[in-house]
Amino acid sequence: MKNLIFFIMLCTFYFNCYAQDINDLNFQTMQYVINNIIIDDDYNMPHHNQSFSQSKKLMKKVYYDNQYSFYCGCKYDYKQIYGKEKTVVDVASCGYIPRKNAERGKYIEWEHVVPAHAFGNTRQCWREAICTDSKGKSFKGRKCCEKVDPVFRTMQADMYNLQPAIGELNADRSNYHYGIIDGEPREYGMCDFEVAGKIAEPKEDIRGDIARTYFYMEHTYGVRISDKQRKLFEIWDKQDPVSEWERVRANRIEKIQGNKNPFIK
Ligand SMILES: [Ca+2]
Ligand SMILES: [Ca+2]
Repeated sequence: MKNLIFFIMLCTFYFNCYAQDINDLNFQTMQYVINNIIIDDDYNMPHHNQSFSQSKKLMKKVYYDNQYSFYCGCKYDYKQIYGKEKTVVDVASCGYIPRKNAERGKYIEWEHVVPAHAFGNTRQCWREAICTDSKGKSFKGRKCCEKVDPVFRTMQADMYNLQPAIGELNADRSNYHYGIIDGEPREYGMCDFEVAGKIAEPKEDIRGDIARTYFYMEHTYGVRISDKQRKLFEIWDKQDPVSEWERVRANRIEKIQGNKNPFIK
């Protein structure tokens, strides 16, 4: 069994690397076959598949006694606003001041640590307009993948990859890589988060959490990590080892999804 899995992973790696060089149709077919073997296998994939919107709701159960935002450590809580449940940030709890977008700074959004772009862009639905809307117009990208690609939906809904982030920071981080930025500008009040030159620098005590999420997404779905990123993440993994909360969080997610993050021990 292990050999088969290794072979599949090797194939995924090979086809991801050389996608441009080989016949595109063969590539699509092979990748489809590979992905469906993985998804049908019991290999560390989430056993209980849900949608991204379901996962966001389930995260409430995971975080019920530890409602702090990921990047800024702000307390947040669920409140009814005009009959709708909103996840409201307590800005006074952490000294966060919005950089620009005060409206989005009020609420928590569920951030993909490994951005959707990073795990979506190898999918056919992301690159080719294979979807059609109600007016007959073809489209591609995230919306198309959500519609037609179960593998993408599984990755997008994976709770290990979701963290509660203030909306403005989720927006500013965009799909940028994490890294180190010279200096310590503070554009968000007391919140230790920097974005510059398409890099986002997180505070020190979440760097290991980020590294282990990338390793998990690579291990589970074959999402690629560049050599430069890997070196950085290996350092972050050591500098910020698994905390008690990270372990509790992973145990709760495992109970819901049915699979482990083997990098959290
Ligand atoms: Ca810095
Ligand atoms: Ca940590």
